[in-house]
Amino acid sequence: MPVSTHTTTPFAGQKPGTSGLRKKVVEFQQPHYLENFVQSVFNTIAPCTAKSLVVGGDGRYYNRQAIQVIIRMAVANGFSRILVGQGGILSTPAASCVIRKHETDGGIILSASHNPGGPDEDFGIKFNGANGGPASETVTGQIYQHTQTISEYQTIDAEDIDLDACGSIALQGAVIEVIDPVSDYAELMESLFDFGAMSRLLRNGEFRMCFDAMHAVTGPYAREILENRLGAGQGTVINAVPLEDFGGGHPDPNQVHAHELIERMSGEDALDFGAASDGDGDRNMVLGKNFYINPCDSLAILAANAELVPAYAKGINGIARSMPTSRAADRVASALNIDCYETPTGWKFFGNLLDAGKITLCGEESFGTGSDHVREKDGLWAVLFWLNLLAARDMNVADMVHEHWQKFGRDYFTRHDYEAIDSDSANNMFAELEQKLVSLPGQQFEGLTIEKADQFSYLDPVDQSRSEGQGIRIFTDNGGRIVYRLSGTGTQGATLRVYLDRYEQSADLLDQDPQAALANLIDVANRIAGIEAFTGRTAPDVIT
Ligand code: VG1
Ligand code: CO
Repeated sequence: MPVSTHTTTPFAGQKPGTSGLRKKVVEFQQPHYLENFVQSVFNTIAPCTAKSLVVGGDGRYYNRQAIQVIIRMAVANGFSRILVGQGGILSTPAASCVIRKHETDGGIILSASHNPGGPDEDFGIKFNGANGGPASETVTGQIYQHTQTISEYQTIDAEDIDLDACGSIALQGAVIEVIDPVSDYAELMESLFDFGAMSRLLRNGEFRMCFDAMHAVTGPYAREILENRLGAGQGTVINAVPLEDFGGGHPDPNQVHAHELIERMSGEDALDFGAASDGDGDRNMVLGKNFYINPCDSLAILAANAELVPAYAKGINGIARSMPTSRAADRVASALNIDCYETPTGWKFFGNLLDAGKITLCGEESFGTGSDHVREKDGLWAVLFWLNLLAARDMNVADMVHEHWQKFGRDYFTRHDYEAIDSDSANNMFAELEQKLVSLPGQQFEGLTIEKADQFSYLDPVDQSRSEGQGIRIFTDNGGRIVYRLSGTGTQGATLRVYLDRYEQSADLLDQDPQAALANLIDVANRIAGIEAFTGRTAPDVIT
């Protein structure tokens, strides 16, 4: 077999972040750059002989080229079966589903998620293991080590594979199967939810909904499931065709970037239910008529009502949330008498808990929600979960959320992002903040007293691995909390995320605007860290 070995030298900084390696497309286009990372993945899981692999991505610019490179390298490294989504398409949750269903040894997902796409924008790659989930911290560390010492990679000389026709292709001893990217996933969704009740709701002529695929990967999935299988009217899914540059937009489902959807969900003629997903289909934003559901509340409400969904009718084992996510889910867990785990930011930390059966549902404030049905967060799944609940409860979105707040109290939450700030300034700010931590308890700011201040670290209860430095937390005496983190997914300078939340129980104080309800906490957060002094910014770029 004509396998060729190429000599190469390491690139600095091929360190996977919160969710794989994300860089500008031009960095990935450097000779050997992609190859070095892929070979490092294969060296980590070696031997690859006779193993099977799933490959697919969110359809962004460079997706197809990267897939051809990966297929050739996988064959050269000994993989015998490679499953590829037709057109190179696989949403992140669908890739997870395919890995699990076809019992492959893992998969490579090409995506920079919510980051913009195009020749001057971002690309990304990550490895998921045989459980369908993002590689653990340990495996990620090993991949990074290989990237620092790599000296050669293997590939074969072969023509490009036709990615557009489904079917099997024999390639130098291996089989490449080009598969329908939607069908396995759609079948899984049908097995989880009450499609009968959801279909009746969508066809009743009164209930109106819109799903904004933002020209990213979920378009084909949402069309097949919502329009074809559930019978929602044609045109329910907007921006449904995946484009290499996402139509020039920012495929991040929040109130800033999903503005077309927000318009349809606002005003007198607003629709009943709206949803959007991100570049690779793992995030979700859900909206009611003139009503925004915070992702932290969404997780808590799904958990509180899970028994209405066929797949979770027997109850849920436990819940996990990322540390910066509000504590709304904790209140539901304690009412249900189940455990609630607090993990560092990033889906990879949920994998062990899900595999061990300790949790059934998990979520992050960054519009990520999921369950043990796959090992990734799942945007469309969350939308279907809400639809199932709306059908089962025969209630509108706002009433369901209000009912939840009445029962459990409300955790006001907001996140302030300062994007593309100078990296040195950001690091200096954190260094000073860390030094300050010990002296903060007892100090007063804006009438609030600091009760506790620390750095979050996590001890994985399953494999006992420890993750340090996962964000700075400050607790105030009004039930408030401030969290500071630096993003691990950006590709330009540093992105500072400041998370603020506060618990409110008084029935007449449940309907405030979160920015107003959290105003003094926001001031305290800015003052303690000296955000303006360090970054020169007077206001965040994105507020969610
Ligand atoms: C962000 C979010 C985090 C999420 C990650 C990947 O990371 O905060 O919650 O898991 O993106 O999401 P960071 O390090 O930039 O804060 V995505 O949809 O890759 O798939
Ligand atoms: Co994503």
